Amino acid sequence: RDSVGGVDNGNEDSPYSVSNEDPVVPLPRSTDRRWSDTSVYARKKVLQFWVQLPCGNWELGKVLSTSGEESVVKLPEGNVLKVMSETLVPANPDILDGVDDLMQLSYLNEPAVLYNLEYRYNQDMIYTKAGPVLVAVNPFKEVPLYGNSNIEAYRKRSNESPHVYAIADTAIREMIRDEVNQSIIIRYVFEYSGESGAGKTETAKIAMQYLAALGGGSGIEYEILKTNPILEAFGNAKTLRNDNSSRFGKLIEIHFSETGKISGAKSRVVQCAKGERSYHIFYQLCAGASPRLREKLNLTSAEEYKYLQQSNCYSINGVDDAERFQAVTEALDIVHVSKEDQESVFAMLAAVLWLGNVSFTVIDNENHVEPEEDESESLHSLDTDGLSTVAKLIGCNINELKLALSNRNMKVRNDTIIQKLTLSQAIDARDALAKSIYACLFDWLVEQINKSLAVGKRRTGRSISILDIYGFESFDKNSFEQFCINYANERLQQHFNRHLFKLEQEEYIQDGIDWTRVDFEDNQNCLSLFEKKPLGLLSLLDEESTFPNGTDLTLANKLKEHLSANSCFRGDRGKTFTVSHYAGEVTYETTGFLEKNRDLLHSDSIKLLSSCSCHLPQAFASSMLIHSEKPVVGPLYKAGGADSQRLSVATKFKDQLFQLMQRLGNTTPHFIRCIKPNNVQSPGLYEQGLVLQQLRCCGVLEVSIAAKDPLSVSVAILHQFNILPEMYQVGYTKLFFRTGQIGVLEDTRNRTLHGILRLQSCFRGHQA
Ligand code: AD9
Ligand code: MG
Repeated sequence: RDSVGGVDNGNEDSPYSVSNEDPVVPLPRSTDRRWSDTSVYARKKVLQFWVQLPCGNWELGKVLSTSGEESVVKLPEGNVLKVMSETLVPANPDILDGVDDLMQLSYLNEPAVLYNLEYRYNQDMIYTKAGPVLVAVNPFKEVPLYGNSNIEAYRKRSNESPHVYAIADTAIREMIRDEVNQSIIIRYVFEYSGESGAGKTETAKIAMQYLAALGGGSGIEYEILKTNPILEAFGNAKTLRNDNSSRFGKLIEIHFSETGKISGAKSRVVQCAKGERSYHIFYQLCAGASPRLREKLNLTSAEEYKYLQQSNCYSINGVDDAERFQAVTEALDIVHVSKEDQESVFAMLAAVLWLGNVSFTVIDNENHVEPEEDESESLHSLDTDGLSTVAKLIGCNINELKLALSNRNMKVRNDTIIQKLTLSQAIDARDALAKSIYACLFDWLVEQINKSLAVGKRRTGRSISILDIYGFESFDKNSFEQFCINYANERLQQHFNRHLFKLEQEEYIQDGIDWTRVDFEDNQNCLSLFEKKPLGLLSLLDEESTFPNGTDLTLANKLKEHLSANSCFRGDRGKTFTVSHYAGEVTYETTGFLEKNRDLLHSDSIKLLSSCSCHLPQAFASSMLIHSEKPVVGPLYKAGGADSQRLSVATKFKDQLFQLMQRLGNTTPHFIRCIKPNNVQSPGLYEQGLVLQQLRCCGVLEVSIAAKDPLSVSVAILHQFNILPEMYQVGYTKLFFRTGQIGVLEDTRNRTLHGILRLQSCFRGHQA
């Protein structure tokens, strides 16, 4: 097969040149299928059927008798059930139990897929192929599938069962054979209340492990593996759903020299701050800092910090934070972050923690000291407890810090006026500063690691990138963060679609199949809704963010005014609107959109950072300012005579995403889909309903059928129309039917066509 990246038939007239199309042929849900002639199956020795119980789960059953439209079925425990015959779904013969690839199943239906994954899962075979996609079901326990002996087995190809190692191995081989960069794209599925914890990050690490083992020898692979504990400490946090939940998306690019040795690496991150403050590193620092460091940073225990109190959870089962802290410092050593820089990093962390403890009091005219809640007063004084520590840690004047947190310099024409902040504004300013310091720190660390692992002048051949990014999110209330994340997933989905479509094209062109009459789904419409200029979600959001009088309501109205023509958009009441994503509808509330997009860190805080004597805050300040032609929504700030401006958060996110997609665009992708078998992070528990929901949303079921060769598609069509495998034989180029079967097919076709025509005439009548 030709490399996918290089395929370009370039023929405008060719039916295959439409590359936006979705290759997915929707597999009918099992309930859509009509297996009405159950007695035929019974006669033809389909011994077992899937029966859907009222709870939704599927059970294997034997048909005892069929009369009229009903069948009597016996379940394994001996229970006897009367069901409508048409709801029965044929089960595969036992010999197909636990096949490696779902495509090997004779009957490819939902219960069959579910059963096959469960069958394997129960034997710790957590990996299964679904055509070109690898499905990984999270075992939530150690499984004996990893380590050097297993790596060796996959390298020698003495073990060919589905595995991340096998995917990584294929990637390496294709990289060398085709001289094309490769990527391993690890994703999960629609996060209806969260499939977080599906195993993406672990899978990414397993893939890296294999690449490091194979590309070893230069010594740098050890450094690359050590980037994981660092990025996880600073970028992951414990959540309800996952003790080690990633709060950023990552693409790590591993470079290989022409001799196949690893020559370097680069990480690209996509961040959309979720306002979480409970990153692992804070707890690790509090638990693991040496007495000397403790004193230097004025550190106390995690329980003493307001930012860490919010989650009210200070430890993770089975995790020793102090030990992890040592591991992180060792990893920092290994990627060449100097001890001095490490101390600066820890000082920034401590500054963030102490900032959270800076409290405000309001003094009203009669000099009463009021608690924080009173927002009516604009006069307030700051207590100096945390303040002096923060000033010391970042190296600034305490009075300037105080001013930056309590005043705002406003430019009105040629004058600068000083506005006192209200209590809630001051709290926002404090939190914005803490958040920015942390975000800059994370970016700075990634940069340091990249410098250390840079390919530089070392000769490089090709690269393999591994993508681990958050999945779709849809909660009861969806805000700016979900908006960004879902947009990113929409882009990735298109990548997935286009790739599979290209694979399809190649196979169907080869077989001369007319593929033009198949309806493809495509999410281009939804992507345009986001990206179109000037009338798209992102542009309109940025535009409204630049208007001083813009509010969440004016934004919502503007979106409704301009976007309602797009079928993926629906304006709802008040501040809400709904987007039809590929994975389903998500309703967003514009509350907080403008504020989050503008990134409220005001120029006084940036100015403060640039005045600090420590080098990190200075570096942060300059990284926050950009000279750009792009639309900017942040406050203006004079630096070095020129106006420096700040990009909107959404635009920055989009830029990062585009860079990432650009990297991916030039690679041959390999896909891994992670599935979470239960919501309680527990081994051995396989919840059918939960798994099914994920399979449906991520398109694994569709891939299974769409990715088959034309022959298999033909056979799938025969399945669809209830033609039993016994009724035909498959030759090299033809299907041979038993006597009478062609007639049956013709009848079916006539009936179907007749139905469609009737439907069409109804529709026309309706329109008229
Ligand atoms: V999130 O969207 O970043 O919140 P992920 O990344 O999908 O999520 P993660 O890789 O962090 O999930 O996996 C969650 C947990 O499942 C891990 O901490 C492990 O305890 C567990 N896990 C996942 N995959 C494996 C595995 N192959 N073997 C053993 C695993 N445990
Ligand atoms: Mg993760």
